[in-house]
Amino acid sequence: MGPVLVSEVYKVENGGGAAALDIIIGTQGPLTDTPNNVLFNGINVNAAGGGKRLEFDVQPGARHLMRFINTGVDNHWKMGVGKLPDFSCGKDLHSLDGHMLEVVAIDLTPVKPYMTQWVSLGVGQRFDAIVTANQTAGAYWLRAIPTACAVNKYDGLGSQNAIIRYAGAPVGLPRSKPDLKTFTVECLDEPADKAIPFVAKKVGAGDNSTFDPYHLPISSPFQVTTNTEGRVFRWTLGKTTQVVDWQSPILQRFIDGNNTVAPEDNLIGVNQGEWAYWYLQNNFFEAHPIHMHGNELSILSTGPGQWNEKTAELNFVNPIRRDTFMLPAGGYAILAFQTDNPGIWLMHCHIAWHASEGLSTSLFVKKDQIKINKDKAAIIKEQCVSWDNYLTGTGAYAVAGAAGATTGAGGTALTEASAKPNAAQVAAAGGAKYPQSGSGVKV
Ligand SMILES: [Cu+2]
Repeated sequence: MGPVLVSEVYKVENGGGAAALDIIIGTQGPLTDTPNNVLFNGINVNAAGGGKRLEFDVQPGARHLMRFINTGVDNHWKMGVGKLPDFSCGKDLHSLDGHMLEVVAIDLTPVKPYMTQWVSLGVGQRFDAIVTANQTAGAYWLRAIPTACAVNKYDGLGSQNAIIRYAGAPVGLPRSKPDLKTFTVECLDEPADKAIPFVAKKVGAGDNSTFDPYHLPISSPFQVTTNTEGRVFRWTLGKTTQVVDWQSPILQRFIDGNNTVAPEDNLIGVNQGEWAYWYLQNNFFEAHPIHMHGNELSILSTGPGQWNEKTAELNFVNPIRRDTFMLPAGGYAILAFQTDNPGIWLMHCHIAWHASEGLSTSLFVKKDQIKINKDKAAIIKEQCVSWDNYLTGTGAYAVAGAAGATTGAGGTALTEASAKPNAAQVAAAGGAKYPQSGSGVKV
């Protein structure tokens, strides 16, 4: 059946237009706006009945591959199309939603197929799952139910859902119901004992002989005052807040021969050709979907509370490999990856405003091993020119009378780089526990 993109819908209610909302959400979070709905592949009905539902036609008896993708900014979903047959009372209750999901891939990794009623779909995550059309021919709801780590006026339980309809089944809305006995609201990844890569791969030598984790604490959010945006939220990941200078990306600077690295680049250097181990500790009561670019993360362990190296079990044999994982609220994750892809790779929370608020870092696989030929450098330059045009509303992005494209309600320009926390603010957010060390760069 192909991809099923799932995302929230935010209605602009504050009169400032999309650009103003972008600034508010990008720097303060959605303080005034709660999403109203969910979109499946860009469409859905709303609570008033307007709009259109996404429908999939299935062939009775056939196996259909679906690829769930969370393209949203905040909500963590449980995706489901059915309930387990209830054998407990001696009968098969497949008159309800009735379908199982056979998960065959998680993010970019094929896994040993397993059956489940719900898959846990954090922001940025993907699942490939097979649905077998083995129930009574008819129409069934495909649901995305929000979990506890975000709010939404849409609850996934009513008729604002996508539909799976058997060929030849009559037109009309499904009457199927979800099995909420098996539904849990936590914002966690699929259990480690289910998510097992199909192609086994050891971490390091398959044991802890090279295990030496680099500690990356994540702070609670804190507020700073900026010249252009007022009081905004900031986070620290590792030693500081990352402040991305969109006008001067790190890779571009290196291409231009400028190897200066500022603390707010929050760059973490590693040598090429090794296994790196990172220990993320979440010091806030909210889960973060953490996404790494350009690398495949092995999740050795994750759990609630502070990591205890004496008691926590680490899987070096064949842990799940993925590029987006849920860092539990107040919990930890132990990651490993092979440093075999020279470059500068962002790792960030995939809740959009957390990333804007600095909850990110850049993995730096040795700059002297980054080889960029002239053609690639030209492509990067071209993209930077496009970005500049987008930001300033010129060139291909010039829209007559659209001043709001680049300015907020008060006419302030989008100058994210101006919002840098000072040392005292960083210290207040955890720097005292995790002292700063000069440049903030471990190369
Ligand atoms: Cu986050």
